[in-house]
Amino acid sequence: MTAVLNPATEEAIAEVPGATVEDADRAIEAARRAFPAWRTVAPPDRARLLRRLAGLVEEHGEELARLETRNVGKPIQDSRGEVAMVAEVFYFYAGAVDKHHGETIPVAAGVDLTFREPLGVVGLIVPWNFPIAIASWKLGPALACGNTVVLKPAELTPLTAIRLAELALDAGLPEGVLNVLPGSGSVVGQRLVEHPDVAKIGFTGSTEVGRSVMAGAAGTIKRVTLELGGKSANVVFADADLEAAAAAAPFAVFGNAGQDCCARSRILVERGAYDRFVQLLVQATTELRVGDPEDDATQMGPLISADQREKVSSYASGTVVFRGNTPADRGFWFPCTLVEARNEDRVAREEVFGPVAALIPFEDEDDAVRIANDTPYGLSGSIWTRDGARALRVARAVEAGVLSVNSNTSVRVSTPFGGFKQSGFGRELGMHALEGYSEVKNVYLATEG
Ligand code: TXE
Repeated sequence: MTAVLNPATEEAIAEVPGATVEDADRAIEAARRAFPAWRTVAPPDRARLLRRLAGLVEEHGEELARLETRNVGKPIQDSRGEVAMVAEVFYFYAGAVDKHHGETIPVAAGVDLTFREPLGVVGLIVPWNFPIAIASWKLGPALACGNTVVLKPAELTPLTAIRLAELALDAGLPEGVLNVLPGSGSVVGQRLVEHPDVAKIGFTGSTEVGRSVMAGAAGTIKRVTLELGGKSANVVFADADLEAAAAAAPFAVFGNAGQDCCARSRILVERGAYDRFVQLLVQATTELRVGDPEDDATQMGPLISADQREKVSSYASGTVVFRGNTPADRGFWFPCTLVEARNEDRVAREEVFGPVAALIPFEDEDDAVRIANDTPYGLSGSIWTRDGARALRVARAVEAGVLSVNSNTSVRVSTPFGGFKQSGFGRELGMHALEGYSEVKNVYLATEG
């Protein structure tokens, strides 16, 4: 049994058994047995089941949001938004079931058809920062394509995934289609990666573990999609609406207490606007409400664990321009911190995964692109400017999978999400995600005697 903690109070809120290798094998076997029937469910019926699941998530929205907030320490308003997104994801993929078409291709002496076949049993391994949301991004397309799944939540945050599996049964998904297996990465995760009956791993987590997932999958030529770390740049040009950019920037890096793969944790500012922007940013950060995650007004909660706090604190050094306050009570609190840095510094190179932002000045457009790309990661980023042509030029030049102009939002249910470089590969969300959970089959029929 593992105690599950509330990061805001350090109190145990549940005890969850850690699955063994034998449990993993049993879950994979249950998914394998459920696959033939699930793949042949008529498309409108599969869509109906996913819609019912979406409806149950909506009905239980407040319950799921409270559970997520207590387990992750994230502000309740964020949890409500994420749970609403989970329902939207299942509605989207319910609608996608019969819109993921094959083709007919002109060929000589016959007819050529393609089919989108499900892969079989897929293993989904998710992290603790957006537990139910990231689980849904993988479950939606996996189930819509006709796969069965074994989902492994992160050790620290299994509660909403366990509840979601119950709701899936209530929605009428057959036994064995969606299996949730709480347990450790090195036991259950590793077994999913190596098991010959698992056709694919959909993974979100650290680049380091992603690397080992990729290596482990090689043994059985498993398909993998990897959504890994980030070190995204928020690029602010002097011609931007500085007030708007500064007002938005704290949420882009301190949202979810910085535990976000899309965190714009490098804030690049054109030198001519640097002093003014920093002044505005400090003001905006001061106003961020840090405190009890269950309070509707809270905008930032604690970190996930004592270990994470220790890791994050190792980055909060150098020239600190601002350090915020935190509650004095128990809980894994860490203050919003702004540091001036060079792009070579550790705080600007490594994923902090906490509320620490590096402020870096740049000289001109070329310099901004050079610094933005001088990182092994390539997940996300923002460009703030009033010059539309420049916005597009820079967006094309930045090596990242998800960019926004005059905004810091990265994630929408209907649009592709994923990284370049060591931020991983494969795309989640939108119709693009279906590619990662199906295989193209080509069939040629001779029509001439
Ligand atoms: O991630 P892990 P952790 C980054 C972030 C954070 C750091 C560590 O920088 O500080 O990673 O977090 C499972 N085989 N991100 O330790 O270990 C594990 O059980 C198979 C970025 O939580 O990568 C969990 O379910 N699976 C990130 C999942 O992998 C294994 C989100 C992620 O855990 C495994 C989270 C193994 N050998 C952390 N070892 C993002 N970019 O969103 C572990 N796991």
